[in-house]
Amino acid sequence: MAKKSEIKLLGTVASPFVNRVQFVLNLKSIEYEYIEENLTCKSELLLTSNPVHKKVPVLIHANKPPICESLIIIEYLDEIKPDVHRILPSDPLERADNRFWANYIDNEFFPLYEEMRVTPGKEGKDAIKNRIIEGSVLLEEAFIKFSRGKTYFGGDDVGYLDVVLGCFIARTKFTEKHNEFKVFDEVRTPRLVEWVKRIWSHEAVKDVIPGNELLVNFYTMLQKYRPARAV
Ligand SMILES: N[C@@H](CCC(=O)N[C@@H](CS)C(=O)NCC(=O)O)C(=O)O
Repeated sequence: MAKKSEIKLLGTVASPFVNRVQFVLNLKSIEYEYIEENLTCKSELLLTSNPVHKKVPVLIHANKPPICESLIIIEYLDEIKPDVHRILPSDPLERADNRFWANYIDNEFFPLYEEMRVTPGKEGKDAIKNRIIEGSVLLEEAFIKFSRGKTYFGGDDVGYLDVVLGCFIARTKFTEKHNEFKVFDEVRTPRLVEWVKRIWSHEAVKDVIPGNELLVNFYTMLQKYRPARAV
């Protein structure tokens, strides 16, 4: 088990991938030292810790080799502290299914938000909106399957997919506001609408989710460094 500040987390406050790791550190009551990165001027520590992707989050545990990629980090935390708030199910088949959906969320669903931001014109944006809506229905079905009539993907309490999708709630609300549509709505995805409210107010999550001001700053930074594509 980690002692105080044996764990260092390199991150940036508006990153959902960093927030994801913070959720799990909170769920497991693991103390850590948080080191804020400036992604427009990356530190030597970040560049040497994650030389392949040069991205946050990076977790450094007791001066051992750094661990990169948020999903790998949260699974590592689950393995070093399995006795407190297990996030992955113990059944291998269920674990595989959880990983499948995490992969879908990270590599297919969430990237559509960024695609929406950089795509110019109403027609292009509408096509992406439709793909987000199709994805939301798949996620509602996944929620019904995993939650088995309970509150979270993980059942009675937050599990792996709650953490994986939960970290995108702030960005979801932001995307909804800026594009005037609902990603999750009462008719199409009623269970996820309820789930969003519960996750949003969960103790382990609420101090970590970035507020609107932070997101606006992050969005402005993105618009500057990765502007929308030309029409
Ligand atoms: N697949 C990575 C994604 C991490 C990621 O995209 N991090 C962003 C911040 S949200 C980053 O560090 N970007 C810096 C860059 O693209 O140069 C993970 O799950 O950790």
